[in-house]
Amino acid sequence: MDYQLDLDWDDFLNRYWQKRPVVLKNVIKNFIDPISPDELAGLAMESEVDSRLVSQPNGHWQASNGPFESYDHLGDKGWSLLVQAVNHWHAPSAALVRPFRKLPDWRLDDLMISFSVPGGGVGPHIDQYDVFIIQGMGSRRWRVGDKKPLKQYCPHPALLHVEPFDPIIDEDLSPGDILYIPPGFPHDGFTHETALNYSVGYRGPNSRDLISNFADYVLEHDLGGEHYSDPDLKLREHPALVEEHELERLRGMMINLINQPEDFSQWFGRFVTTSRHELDIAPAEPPYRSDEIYDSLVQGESLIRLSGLRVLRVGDLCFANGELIDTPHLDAADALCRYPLISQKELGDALEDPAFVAVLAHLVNSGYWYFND
Ligand code: AKG
Repeated sequence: MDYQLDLDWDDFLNRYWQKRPVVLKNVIKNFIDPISPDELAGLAMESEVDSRLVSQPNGHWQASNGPFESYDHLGDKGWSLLVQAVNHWHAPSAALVRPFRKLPDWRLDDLMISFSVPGGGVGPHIDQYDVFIIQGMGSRRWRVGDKKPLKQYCPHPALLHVEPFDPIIDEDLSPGDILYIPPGFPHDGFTHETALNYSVGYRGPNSRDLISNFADYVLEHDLGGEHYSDPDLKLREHPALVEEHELERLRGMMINLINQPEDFSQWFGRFVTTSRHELDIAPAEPPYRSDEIYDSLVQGESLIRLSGLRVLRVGDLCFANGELIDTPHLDAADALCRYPLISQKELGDALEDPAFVAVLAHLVNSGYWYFND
């Protein structure tokens, strides 16, 4: 399915992105759900798939993580099944993320899909995500509050709720409507009619993630081995004081490491293309030889990128799933980043270089791309 959004992206970015929530009515005309509730329930039975059940039997919040063996005990009221990263496992659902490529790929986290029966929902909460909640089948009422300090509490160890808030949005969504919510705005969805909702989530890294992952890179690559030195040391009156200029020099040592553009790009490319969610990777068995890859492409076959694989360009370097695509053929590597489907045309002259075809063979044999058989 080729989903189209009837949305003025410029206007959306200027007025709403990371600023305030908005209901975008009937943005996907004649919306057709890419997945059925049964298929979603089936996915949540798989151990690699990250899923949750949230319910309120007798008015008490309950939450449990998948995989689930059965849903027979649940009844027809007051529960929701939520499945993360469905775009990694179900190609028709991944098509729903494609029209959001007006936003940078590197900011996308995943497509979460929820199935809720009347009265179901996860309760009032705050996310540190930008989320586009697409209404599929059924209808739900969404309340969104202003971004203000609110007390959070756990009604169950696996749930973090916020205290009641006054809504700035209080609307029923119908199929094809989208509710956009920036980080920090409390929200709550109440199900009127058995519903599917699709949350296209965007997540910015926090400094903690950046620093800790960069530190791992520094260790792995044996960087930053120079020791603090002070040939200009002067006599001091207070031997136990670390002086301000010494702190400055220490801070400078750390900042210098981050300030190496080459290392920074090499690290960031690996970091940002490492998926936070499991991928449906099946390495090619038996592995392809380079000449087989070459022949197939020249004979008109195409390579499809594994759904959810993160493939990004950082400056003049391209990365896939935490690995550098190690080639001087920037146009061809750029095409691997840009297009989910690749043929001889997009790869151009690079295909005539055996070293490039060997890199391609590694990507295919790793299960990152596969032939459109
Ligand atoms: C979110 O994606 O932030 C939600 O709150 C969606 C929860 C749901 O679909 O019930």
